[in-house]
Amino acid sequence: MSGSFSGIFQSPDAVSDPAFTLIGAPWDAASTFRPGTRLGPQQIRTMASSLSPATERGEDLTSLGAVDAGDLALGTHVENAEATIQQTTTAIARAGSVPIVLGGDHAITVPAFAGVLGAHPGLELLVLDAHPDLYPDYEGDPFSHACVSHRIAHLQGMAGSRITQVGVRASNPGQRRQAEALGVETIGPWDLAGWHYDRPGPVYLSVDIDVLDPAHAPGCGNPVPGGLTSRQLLDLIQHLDCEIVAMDIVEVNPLLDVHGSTALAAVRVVTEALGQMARHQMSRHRTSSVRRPRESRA
Ligand SMILES: [Mn+2]
Repeated sequence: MSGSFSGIFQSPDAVSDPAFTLIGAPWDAASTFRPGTRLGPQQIRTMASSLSPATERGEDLTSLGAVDAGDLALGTHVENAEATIQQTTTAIARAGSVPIVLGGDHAITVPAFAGVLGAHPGLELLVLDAHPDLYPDYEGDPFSHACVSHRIAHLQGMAGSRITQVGVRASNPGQRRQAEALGVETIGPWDLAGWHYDRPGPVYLSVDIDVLDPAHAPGCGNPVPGGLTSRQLLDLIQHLDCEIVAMDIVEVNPLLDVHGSTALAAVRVVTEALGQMARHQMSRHRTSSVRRPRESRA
């Protein structure tokens, strides 16, 4: 692996102490409808090579100290695959780096989040998704990508409500009851105007590309009409007022993404989130002399 995203991410041996570590999680055995997202990480990298290594406003992203550690070897056994993902994000986060995970279907978020939670107690989950993913099991399978937020809500150390879902528009009475029982905050696409996310704790950002309208992201397994435009999604990410300590972008399915536009949208999600994280870190450094240490704010 010799770097990717036109030079945003470099080879791991070129950077010591990376601030950001990209990994691919080529997993789609948890998909309920149309598999193919295991091909997502490579397609996202391929499409990323067509863009400049910068945010859409032109901020340089080549000096962040970011590396691409390549794709994980996940095999086909779900518990082994999840253990590999969790061990990897634990190691990255404990080393003080921000894991950026390319899916894969949404099920990869459970072990990726669990790994980061060990390094960042009080971790919040912000999910951008068309679906609530709050089934205890889906047709008997608790590892399904339809169970992601339900499983995360039940992880050890996740007591209390620290899950926010934005863009959800594929709910039903059972899923609404689950959201209420678990204290999951839900913001529909119709609620976005005036919505502001400013949690004080560390945040794991999980972007399911199907949060976008199918017109903007046709290449995903379970599209739902009435979603966000690309413009709305990028604006939302750029204006997040929180410390993102890990992120993933999931559910890009190259087999359904005829023109690569869905993978390109995923590329932009990564570059604009990197821009947000870089700006947020700089503003924290500027104000650090007047703020209390992080530990005492927890
Ligand atoms: Mn979804």
